[in-house]
Amino acid sequence: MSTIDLQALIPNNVNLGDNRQLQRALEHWQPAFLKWWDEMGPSDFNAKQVYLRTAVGVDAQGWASYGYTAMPDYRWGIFLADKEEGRRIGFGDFMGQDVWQDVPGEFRSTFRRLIVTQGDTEPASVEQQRLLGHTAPSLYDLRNLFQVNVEEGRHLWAMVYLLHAYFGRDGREEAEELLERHSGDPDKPRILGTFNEPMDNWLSFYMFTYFTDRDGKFQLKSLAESAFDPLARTTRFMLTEEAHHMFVGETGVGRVIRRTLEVMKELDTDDVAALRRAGVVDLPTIQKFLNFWFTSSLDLFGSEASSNAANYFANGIKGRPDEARFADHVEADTEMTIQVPDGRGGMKNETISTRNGMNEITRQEYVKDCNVGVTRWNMATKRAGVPFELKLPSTRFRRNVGGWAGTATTPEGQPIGQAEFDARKDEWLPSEADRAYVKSLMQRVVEPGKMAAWIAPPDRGINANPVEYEYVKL
Ligand code: BYC
Repeated sequence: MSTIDLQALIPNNVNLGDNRQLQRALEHWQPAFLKWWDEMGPSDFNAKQVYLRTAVGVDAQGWASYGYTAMPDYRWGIFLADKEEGRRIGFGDFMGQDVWQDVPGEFRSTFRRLIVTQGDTEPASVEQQRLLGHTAPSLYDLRNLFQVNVEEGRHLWAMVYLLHAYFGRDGREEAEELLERHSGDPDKPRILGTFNEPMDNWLSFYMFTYFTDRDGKFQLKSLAESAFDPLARTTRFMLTEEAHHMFVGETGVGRVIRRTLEVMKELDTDDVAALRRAGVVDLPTIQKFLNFWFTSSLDLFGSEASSNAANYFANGIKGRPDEARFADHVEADTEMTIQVPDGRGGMKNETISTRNGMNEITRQEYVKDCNVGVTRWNMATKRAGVPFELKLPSTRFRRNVGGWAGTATTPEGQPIGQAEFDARKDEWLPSEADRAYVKSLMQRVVEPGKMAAWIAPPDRGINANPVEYEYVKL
């Protein structure tokens, strides 16, 4: 088990104190990070005491401690999962060779690009969620938002450590730029589409933590297979923290649904106007927000056929999530089928090499995982006797990246003309009016244990505390 230096200016389990140059470089980046947090992080809550979980080790049991902290005092640190002695490359052309403790020169720019892309998403999400604290539906939710935010900040640290430790001056410059691009900035936007979407309501926050953080889970799992061992160890530990973010999303959406069902029962209606007058989010609107965030997150996997992805796999750079579960780890000459538009308003099958299809394989695993929560949400509607089922749209719907980008389809994935899509899009995606309505519900509720009227309370509190615990001292 590695030892954790918690007293250091930058808590770490990488013996940072033994490498003065690296330590100095990171200590130099730290004030820039704090300045970014102050300017772009959760607005106006920096002086408040928040009941937060902090990573203090990498042992599966007891890796975190809970307590009140002002967010700027959070111990953002560098934690890598313990080294697995004798670890071998598990896929691709170098399968069976020893993993790399350093970046091979020929793959340097590829690794740098992947680490920068991953790193860019972390502060981007904090920026997107910056204003949500002002409209939190409860103290419990406010605390969960801040927990997610500080941990995304730590995930940025994780990537910045790799850039500083393994990529020299280029890495240091990239680390600075991670604080210079901003979500939604027209001149210097974040790299990936979803992370530039505005987020002004909590339904979007729950959908984002359910769907977009789950993309994070799958991308991190793929990087956790990497032949570059420090990257694999870093991302393995990030996955430990990620689970809570998806929990916030799943239970958040579930609680919105539960509250809507209660009011539907009380009023004995499924009439959207009546439910909106009663101040809850009608189920068709929940479906539209789901459609929006799910499809946006599908784009984060890249193109169905990608020579980049083939190159990552062949060279041991990035594997498939849970690579060990696949039968063939080399996929030298294997093929798979994908569906693409046929250019005549329909679709056709196309055969590609499995290596080229790695993004699509990962996306399919992701869709399966997304369905688990949807099934749970539908159990609640079923139990309430409401004949409404939430559904994931087709992976062909509303795509902006890959073979289906620019092809209009129905949510079922049937290609249609652009005019029909434009005429019907408000049936499928949040309209201006839907967004305005959901936004109008966002009123801040801060009395311990109280919930906004559009969301049910959680089943339990955090770390065995009651729901009415004072999770944030305002
Ligand atoms: N938006 O060959 P392709 C998370 C670009 S989320 C804009 O198919 P590739 C988190 C692509 O960069 C997880 N551009 O791409 C969640 C490429 O550009 P160039 C983040 C996009 O390389 C919540 C071009 O299109 N993890 O952790 O096979 C909160 C051609 O694409 C998008 C990672 O990103 C897009 N959506 O795969 C906080 C892991 N998609 O080269 C955090 C690291 C693609 O033509 N990244 N493009 O200029 C990767 O593995 C890959 O870069 C991607 C793309 C999977 C993203």
